[in-house]
Amino acid sequence: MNTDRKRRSRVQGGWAAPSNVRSDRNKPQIPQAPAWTGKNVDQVQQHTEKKFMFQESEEEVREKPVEKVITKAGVCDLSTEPSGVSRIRFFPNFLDPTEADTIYNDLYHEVPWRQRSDFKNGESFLQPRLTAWYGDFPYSYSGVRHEANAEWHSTLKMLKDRLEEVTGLKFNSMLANMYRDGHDSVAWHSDDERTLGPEPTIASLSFGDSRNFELRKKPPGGSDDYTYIQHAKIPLTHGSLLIMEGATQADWQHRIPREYHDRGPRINLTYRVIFPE
Ligand SMILES: O=C(O)CCC(=O)C(=O)O
Repeated sequence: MNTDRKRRSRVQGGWAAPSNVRSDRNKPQIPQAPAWTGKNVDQVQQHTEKKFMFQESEEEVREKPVEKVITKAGVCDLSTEPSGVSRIRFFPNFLDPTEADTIYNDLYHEVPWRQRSDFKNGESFLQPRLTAWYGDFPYSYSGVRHEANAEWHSTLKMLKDRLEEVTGLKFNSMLANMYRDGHDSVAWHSDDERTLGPEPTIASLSFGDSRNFELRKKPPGGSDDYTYIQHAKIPLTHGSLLIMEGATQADWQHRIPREYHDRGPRINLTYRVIFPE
């Protein structure tokens, strides 16, 4: 049974047939005026008394699942499906704030940030953010191609080593995103390109102003109706680390939505293991 759906019994009202049983038998009866319609008296309908009755009825009520907000350090299994467990690990204080400040300043000034174009339905549009790619192999998504760039910036290499220590993985690439202000964003997507392998582990570091990282589960059966779908939100703060693993890319999408209040710049680094195209 679909767990998103709840079967609930609801009380419904209905007009019942006239009843002969009167509870107010002792009350004085106010005579009803005849419903005179210009017809002969014997054609005038008798006044009937109706009572409002409640009847039980079974009706399916669908409720939107409450959005899960993750702010504390720990492991969270978002879902368990035949495709696997969608697991995230969140460490809000992975780097201390002073070290995170230094890293932010280095990367802000020294990464070769560029605004690239996405291609959708044959149309090209500028991405609302800046990006840079580091990795032994090229990386393509949404019609954007980043050429291989094995010249790791020393700060990015140092962070790669730290992440390899905590995850036990060997990352060979990293996509860097720069959100210049609250108007910059990345739309709903999954990092599910074939070059990332079947269950990619992605380690994501954040610096600068905090932004909401949102997740939504893909609806069953390839539907595009997200109305009753599970959602989660993680405010990604300065110096935080988020790790997505297992079926998270197969079963969930994520995004950084545009904000409607002021936001300062934010840098995000997503370390990945990539296979040759
Ligand atoms: O900025 C973020 O935290 C998310 C970036 C992202 O979704 C991506 O690089 O695929």
